[in-house]
Amino acid sequence: MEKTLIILKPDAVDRRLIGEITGRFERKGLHIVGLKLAMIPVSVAEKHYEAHRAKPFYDGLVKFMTGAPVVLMALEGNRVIEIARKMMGKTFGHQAEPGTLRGDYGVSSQFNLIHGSDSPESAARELKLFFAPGEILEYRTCDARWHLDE
Ligand code: 3AN
Repeated sequence: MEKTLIILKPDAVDRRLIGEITGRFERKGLHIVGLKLAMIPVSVAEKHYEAHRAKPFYDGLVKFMTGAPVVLMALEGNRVIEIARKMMGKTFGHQAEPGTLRGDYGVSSQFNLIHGSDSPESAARELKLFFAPGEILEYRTCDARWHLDE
């Protein structure tokens, strides 16, 4: 079973969209196995975004991500990485399709509400960065049989 890291960025928290976004993932049938409100330390944000270090938006991105609380979420499900990315929509709110989270709730390039790991390798790396051992739980909800195709 795949796991992915989702971050509800400071703009999502500040705009009181935690419930709205989390609810969409729940209703889709994805399984929340880790969840916390946190401030991201600068060193962790720098590691998380190290692939973008040379980009012109890097400094602003790290400042944005570390300046106010975020929600860190570990989601589990079959093909959860691909599903969550589809639900998020394209990177910029003004390009994201209606029906996606970024398409429905934002227009900005800089402030795009949500992060989701883009591959199994990134997911493994990012989950380790934001969740300590024991913070990601193993449990079943009673509706699991409708979602797991076992
Ligand atoms: P995604 O989050 O859709 O995977 P990436 O990996 O291309 O997008 O970019 C990582 C993050 O960097 C984005 N979520 C966004 O916050 C920021 N970012 C990307 N491109 C820009 C840009 N041109 N201006 C400002 N921020 C950007």
